[in-house]
Amino acid sequence: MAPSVALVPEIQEPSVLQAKKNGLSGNGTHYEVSENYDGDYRFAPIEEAQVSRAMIKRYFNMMYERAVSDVVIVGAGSAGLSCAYHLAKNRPDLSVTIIEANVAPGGGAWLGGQLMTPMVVRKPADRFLTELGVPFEDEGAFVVVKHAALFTATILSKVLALPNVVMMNATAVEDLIVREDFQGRQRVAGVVTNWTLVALNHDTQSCMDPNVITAPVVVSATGHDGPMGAFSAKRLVSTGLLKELGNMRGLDMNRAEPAIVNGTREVVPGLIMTGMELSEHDGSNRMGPTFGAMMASGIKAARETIRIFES
Ligand code: 48N
Repeated sequence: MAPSVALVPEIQEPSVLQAKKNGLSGNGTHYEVSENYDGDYRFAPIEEAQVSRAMIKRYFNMMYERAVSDVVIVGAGSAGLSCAYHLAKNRPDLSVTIIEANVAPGGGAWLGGQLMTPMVVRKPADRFLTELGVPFEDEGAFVVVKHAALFTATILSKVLALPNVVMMNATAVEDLIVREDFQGRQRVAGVVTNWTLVALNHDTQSCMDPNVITAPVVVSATGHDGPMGAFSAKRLVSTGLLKELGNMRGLDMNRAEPAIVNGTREVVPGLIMTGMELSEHDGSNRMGPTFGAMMASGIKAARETIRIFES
C-alpha cells in the first residue's frame, strides 16, 4: 500500500499574527491608524513574518503556475513590452510570462540617444503612443516624447496591470528548451532560467543549476547590446539551429526600421524574434536613437504569436 503522504500541517499562525490579521494589536486591543503628518502618523501593526509570507506566497505561487506558460517573452525592452501589451490585451486567454534579466525592465528605452532624454518615434508608430496615451510633440514626419521614460513607464504600468501577464525581472534566460516535434523538426518549447546574478556567476561557482519554463511559443526580444544582448540569436548558432549570426550592420534609419518590422517572424519553429536582436540575427542595419520600429516590431511579434495560436 502506498505510504500515505502526511500533509504538511497548515502553518498555525501565532495568535499575535491572527490578532493582527483581524485588525487587533498584539495584545488583542484594537489599533488605530493615523495619517496625522504633524507628528502622529501611525501604521497598522505588523509581524515581520507577515511581510515574508505575503511575498513568498505570491511569488512562488506565480512561479509554480507559470512553469507552464502559453507565451514566454524574453526581454522587457521597448520591443518586448510592445509585444506583451498587444498580445495580452488581444488574447486575454493566453498566459504571458515576461523574463527580464535586469532588475529594472525597459532595456534601452529609458533614454533617447547619447543619454539625452527625448524619444523620437517616426510615423506611423506614433499611433501606438496615442493608443497608450503617451503625449508627444508632433514634428511632421516624426513625433517626440519629452522623456523616453514617459513611454517606458506608461507601457510598463499598462502591461503589468493586465491580468494575464506576469514579469520575472532580475531573472535571466540562460538557455532554450529545444525538442523534436512530431514532424521531426527542432522546435523551441520554452526557456531555461536562473536568477541573473547566478547566471552571471557560473564561472565563480560550479553547479548552480537552472529552472525551466515550458511554452509553445517564445518571443525573443533581447536587444543587440548589454551583457546578454542577442541571447537567443547567439544560442541558435551555438546549438546549430542557425548557421551564423548576420551581425548588425551600420546605421541607416530609413533602411533599418522597415527591415526590423517587416523581418519580425518565427525564425525557428516556436521562436519569434523581435526588436534589435533581429538585426544581429539577420544582419540588418541599426537605426540609432529612433524607437518606432521597436514598437511596431513588438506588435508584429504579438500578431505572429496570435497567428500561431489561431492556426
Ligand atoms: O531595449 P533592448 O536592448 O532591446 P529592444 O529590441 O527592445 O530595443 C532596442 C532599442 O532600445 C535600441 O537598441 C535602439 C532602437 N537603438 C538602436 C541602435 O541602433 O542602437 O531590451 C532588451 C532587454 C533588456 O532589458 C535586457 O536586460 C533583456 O532584454 N535581456 C534578457 N532578459 C532575460 N534573459 C536574457 N538572456 C536577456 N538578454 C537580454
